[in-house]
Amino acid sequence: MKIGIVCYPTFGGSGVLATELGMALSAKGHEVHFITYKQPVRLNFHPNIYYHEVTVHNYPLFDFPPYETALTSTMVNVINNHHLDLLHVHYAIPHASAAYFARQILKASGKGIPYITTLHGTDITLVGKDQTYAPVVTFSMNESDAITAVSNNLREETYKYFKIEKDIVVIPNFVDTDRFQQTDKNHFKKMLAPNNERILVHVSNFRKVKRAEDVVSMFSRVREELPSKLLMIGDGPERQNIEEYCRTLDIAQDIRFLGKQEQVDEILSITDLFVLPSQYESFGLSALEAMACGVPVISTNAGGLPEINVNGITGYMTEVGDTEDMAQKALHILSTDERLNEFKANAIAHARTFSKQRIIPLYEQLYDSVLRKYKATV
Ligand code: GMT
Repeated sequence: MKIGIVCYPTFGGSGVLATELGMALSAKGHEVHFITYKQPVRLNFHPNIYYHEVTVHNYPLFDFPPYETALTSTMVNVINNHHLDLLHVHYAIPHASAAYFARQILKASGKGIPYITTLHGTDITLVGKDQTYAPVVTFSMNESDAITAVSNNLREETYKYFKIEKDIVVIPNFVDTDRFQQTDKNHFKKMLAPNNERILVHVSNFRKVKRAEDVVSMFSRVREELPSKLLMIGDGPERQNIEEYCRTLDIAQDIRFLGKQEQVDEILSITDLFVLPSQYESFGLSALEAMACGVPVISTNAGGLPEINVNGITGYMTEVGDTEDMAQKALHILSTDERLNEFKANAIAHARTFSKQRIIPLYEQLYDSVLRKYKATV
């Protein structure tokens, strides 16, 4: 099959998932065409993978260069030149409306293509439901040949906030367990935790919704009772404030901000506990990747997190903002090697239920059924 994938190319979960999906599909023999404005961060070379860059020309008249128009035109050109069978867009804004428009343009010349929209999170729960975007998001979702959501919670949220007239299929996110697994990086661990301190890790894009300051608050309580280090991975608008907060608590010497990291699997291999205190997560892909590397998770119970973090088995969940509870649960997991190893083994076993081998066929089945239905109507 020839599949066009439209996504954000950044470190964000939706772009990562779309890239991993495209790579997995190409390995199974599909021809995959990525259409976005920058090479996606995790995209590796494969003979079946093509990358088409959307370029937006600036012009003095444009206060806001028209990305969606450039994206739609690139979609139309790629579909025509490479004879794509279907489009799969990740993150509704503005990808679903661009796909709808591309489909209409092709229809006018007697061609056509079905498009599938995968909802990831804030395209629904934060940005999408705002009236600035809602009418366009609702329309372009309803016009999609299929809609998928990455968790049951996101499916429910979508029905709650939008008037959706079709079934939303839940296809959970997946992890590449060949890459995300525990490997021996002890030399690296010794550098960061020379006295065998426990290592806690947080990965995010440091937006407010991630509540990364809660990681620091809970860590400051953990380190009062257990020698430990905290690694903060990623970058974003709240990072500076949080660095400042670490200095005010006078614990900056035990916290390292590592910025955006491509080899996050290597860091997770030396990690003892992953902390995700988000206000909301539709899924929490970073937590799943941590679990696959044998890292238990302390997360909130918000959104779709209960669908991946099994309380008391793969880690613990707490109420949003309850950093004392997070710290107590972390100490419970980390205080003996025996208990930590039990949680680690559980995390690996549970992450395997979200392996790419299990999830990719669900997308392939959906593509087949969408194509069949589409061909029957044209
Ligand atoms: O929706 C967002 O905030 C952005 C998006 C991204 O591109 O990082 O994250 C969402 O999609 C991920 C992949 O499906 C999920 O793992 C994240 O939980 C989700 N983020 C939120 O819901 C806040």
